[in-house]
Amino acid sequence: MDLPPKLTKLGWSNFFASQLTSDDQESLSPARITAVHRNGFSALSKDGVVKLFAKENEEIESVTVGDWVLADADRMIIRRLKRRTTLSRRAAGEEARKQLIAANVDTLFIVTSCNDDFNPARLERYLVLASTAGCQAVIVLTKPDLCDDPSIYADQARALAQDLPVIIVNAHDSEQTAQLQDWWRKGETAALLGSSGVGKSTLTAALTGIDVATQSIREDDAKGRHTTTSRNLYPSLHGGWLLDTPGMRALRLNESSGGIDTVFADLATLANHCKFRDCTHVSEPGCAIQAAIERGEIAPDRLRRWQKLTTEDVRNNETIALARSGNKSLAKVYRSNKKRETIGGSRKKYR
Ligand SMILES: Nc1nc2c(ncn2[C@@H]2O[C@H](COP(=O)(O)OP(=O)(O)O)[C@@H](O)[C@H]2O)c(=O)[nH]1
Ligand SMILES: [Mg+2]
Repeated sequence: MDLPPKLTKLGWSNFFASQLTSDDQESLSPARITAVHRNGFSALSKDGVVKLFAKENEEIESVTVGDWVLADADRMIIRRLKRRTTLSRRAAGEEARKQLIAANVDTLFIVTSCNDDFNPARLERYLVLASTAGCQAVIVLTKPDLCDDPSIYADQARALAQDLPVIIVNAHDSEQTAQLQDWWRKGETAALLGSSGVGKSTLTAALTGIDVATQSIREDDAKGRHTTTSRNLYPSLHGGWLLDTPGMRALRLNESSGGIDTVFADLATLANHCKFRDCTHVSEPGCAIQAAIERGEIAPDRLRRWQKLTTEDVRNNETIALARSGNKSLAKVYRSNKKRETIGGSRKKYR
């Protein structure tokens, strides 16, 4: 299939083109969402920047930055195309719902600074997010100029997963920020995620040449600093797309069991060798993980973090499923499952 060059530059590929019927091709135009607003969307199409709208609120909630949509002549979104990757989390606060972060992201730059922001448990959460979505994860360590020995942070980051790329960059130095370009190609999309203040917007400015401060919606925080309040997709200088995001205070996972097993593959593999199939890796005889801890091969903290993420993922999935269904009978099923798990836990199953 011949793909229009202007759309290809936006990340259009056969994967998306093949989702269009011949009717779609006649009456609808594809566009890529670059920002979500309360009353509509900013998007890019082969004709340039367009403002799009959705008929229902529900549709607005199911379309996110990076999505490809089909719009009619009145600029109404008629359909969202199937995504290649989806980044989502459980929404912050008490609300039990899934929140989309971005779609069709190829590379996830997990940004942290060489200071107190550096936290292996948090980085592992982001790695699980990337793995679940199917994105290439790259750890970006900023502010090396403000610390005595950035390699201490880099070594800790590299130990979090096999073959994990770790880049040290001073976000104010364009020669150093250019390293990030090696991790996503023309037409591909990268996203920057991490806490507030770690340098995401500074990196965006360096990689896009756009003064993000004046482009995105910003507001002054209590200390008079500027903070990014929305997610925006920008064209990068090397022909890719870059998504700047506001700082995330908490990243609560959902539907991430596959990603957890990939990031913690060392533990998941060892668990297969435990004597009991439902080993909790606490005090059971024949526990392969405890044996590895005793041999000094696995840090006890890493086991705790794995178990915490697994428990949290299961709980968040259940809470979201329950809230979605609003169904009391489902709550009953979960309660009885829990009861069965506890009973099962005391009667160990041999392999
Ligand atoms: N010295 C130094 N300052 C940095 C670096 N990266 C970011 N900053 C500063 O850190 C502050 C927060 O950066 P910003 O890009 O707004 O962070 P964001 O909240 O992640 O978007 C700004 O004052 C930047 O100039 C770096 O590598 N070195
Ligand atoms: Mg920012």
